[in-house]
Formats: sequence, C-alpha cells, structure tokens
Amino acid sequence: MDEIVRLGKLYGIITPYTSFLVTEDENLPPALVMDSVDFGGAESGRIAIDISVVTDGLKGADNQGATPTVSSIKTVGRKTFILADDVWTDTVYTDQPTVDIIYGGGQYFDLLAAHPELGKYFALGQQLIVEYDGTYYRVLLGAGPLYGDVNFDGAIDIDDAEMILQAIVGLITLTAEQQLAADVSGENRITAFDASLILQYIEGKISEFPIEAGETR
Ligand SMILES: [Ca+2]
Ligand SMILES: [Ca+2]
Repeated sequence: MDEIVRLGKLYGIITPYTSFLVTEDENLPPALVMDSVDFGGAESGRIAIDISVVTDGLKGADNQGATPTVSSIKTVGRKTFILADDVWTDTVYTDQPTVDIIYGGGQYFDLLAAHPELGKYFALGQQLIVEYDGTYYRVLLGAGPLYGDVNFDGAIDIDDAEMILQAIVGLITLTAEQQLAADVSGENRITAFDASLILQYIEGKISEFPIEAGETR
C-alpha cells in the first residue's frame, strides 16, 4: 500500500489511497500541480492578450477623438465619413488641398448637376469633405444667397423681377438655387408678390426683403 501511495503521488493519480493525502498534504503530486498550472496559465494568458488588444483599440479611438469630438460614423457606398464638429469628413481626407463650395450656392448645384453621384454624399449634411474622382470637395456654410438676385449677376434689378414673372407663366424654369433667391417673400413659393417686392426694392420703397427681415420662415 505504501508503494501505491508513492506511485500515486509521483504520477498525480488520486487513488482511494492517496486522496486523503491530497487534502491533508500540501505537497500535491508534481504531475497534478503541473497540469493545473499549465491549464490555468494558458487561459489567463489568452484572456490577458485579448484584453490588451481591446485596450489598445480604445486607446487609438481616444487619440483620434483628441482633436475634434467624433460624434458619429457613417458609411455611404464605399466611403466612410466621420462626423466631427458638424462636419462629415471622408476618412480618406488627410489635409489635401480642397475645392471649397458654399452649401446651396451656384457651384454646389452645378457640381451636383455634373456629378449626380455626389448627391448621396452631399445628403450627409450641410458641411462635409468628400473625395470624388481625385478631387477633395469641402462644402461650407456660406452667407446664403443674395435674395432677389435670381439671375446671379450680383445685382437686384428689373431682370430678376422679369425672370420671376416668366417662371410663373412657365416660360422659364428656375433652378433650385434660383428659386431660393427668388422667394424674397419667404413663403416657400414663387409668386407675383416676389416680383412686386423686387420692384419695390429697386424703387427704394423697401430696403430689405421679408425673408431677410425674418418676418417669415
Ligand atoms: Ca440679378
Ligand atoms: Ca414668395
């Protein structure tokens, strides 16, 4: 029996003869000790590695957020955009020179007309940076349109009033931006009243349009 206990201790085999020794004797059979340590060690080692990967990932995210506050990420087609400080930025953008465009301005609509595919990116928000065909476009908030200047020649005159009247009777069709500039009454529709307001402005009877005075909208 002593021999059985000795072999049991040596090989870590708990026998009816050695089991009492395991509980009473602190010196566990070497094989048993090795097994438990190896197993536990491997497990905790793997967990530790996984946690460090996650932690490194979080550290990376923290570093990115150190510049502006990243509040959202969106994927549009193959592109990913990060929203920071109200600007959606294409993740491929890294301070390349940009073509700056005023949101809702003439260039903005011209660009959309020329490249309708940009629409899905422009739909993200008013301010954004997007790479398209090797060009980086930055859409910014501008001062808004010059209300009353329907033909975009920089002046508010009889031609603009005439364009509105022509549009009302269907002789011409105004672009979205022209409509914005034409609706000087701010009622979200183009009527003879807008043409009349422009005439009043030209004559000096009014110094600003209702849309600018903030009377509507
Ligand atoms: Ca004009
Ligand atoms: Ca109007």
